[in-house]
Amino acid sequence: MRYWRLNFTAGNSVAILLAEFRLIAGGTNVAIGCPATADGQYSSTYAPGMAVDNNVATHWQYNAAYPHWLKVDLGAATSIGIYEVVAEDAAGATYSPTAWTLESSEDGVIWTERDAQSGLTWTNGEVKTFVIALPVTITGNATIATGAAVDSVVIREATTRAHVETIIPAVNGDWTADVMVGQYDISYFASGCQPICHGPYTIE
Ligand SMILES: [Ca+2]
Repeated sequence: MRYWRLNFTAGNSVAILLAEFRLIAGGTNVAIGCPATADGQYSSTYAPGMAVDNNVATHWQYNAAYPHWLKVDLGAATSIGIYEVVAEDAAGATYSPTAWTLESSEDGVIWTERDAQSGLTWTNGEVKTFVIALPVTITGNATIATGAAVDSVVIREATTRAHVETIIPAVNGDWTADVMVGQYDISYFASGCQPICHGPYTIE
């Protein structure tokens, strides 16, 4: 997934401080230097980019009550198996977030929850490492009778009916999507045709 976001839900009500947010693929922190945004910043010295500058002596800071968020754009779809959060080295024990969800997105619009943490405690400068499940890539081909691609392919969770992803196929109907292990149904939509829904498919 290209976009990664931490949604912070609990911590000190005065401020949030975070030295580093690392997204690790194949042993490398691929978040370094990537565009980072957040719900706010104390000043340019404490801008969101300070959380992805590969320097534990700098930090993102925003003096406001929760919730907060921090988002990184990796520039291209990337499979992340591990992420790390590093506390600020002088006051991180007090001002680090204690609960969050991690989400990823292909387009920055539709987000999938990848991890959730709560009740965390910190020491100054502490590094916390979290392992997340990798998605599974699924593929298909969807065309109408003329051979043209359908307009869209919609993936939903089979039990909750929750929307997972909408894909616009290639002109030949080929499509691909990254989903977590689970059960899904897949619907095909084309102008002038009745929608078709197949499934449930078990992805494991
Ligand atoms: Ca930093």
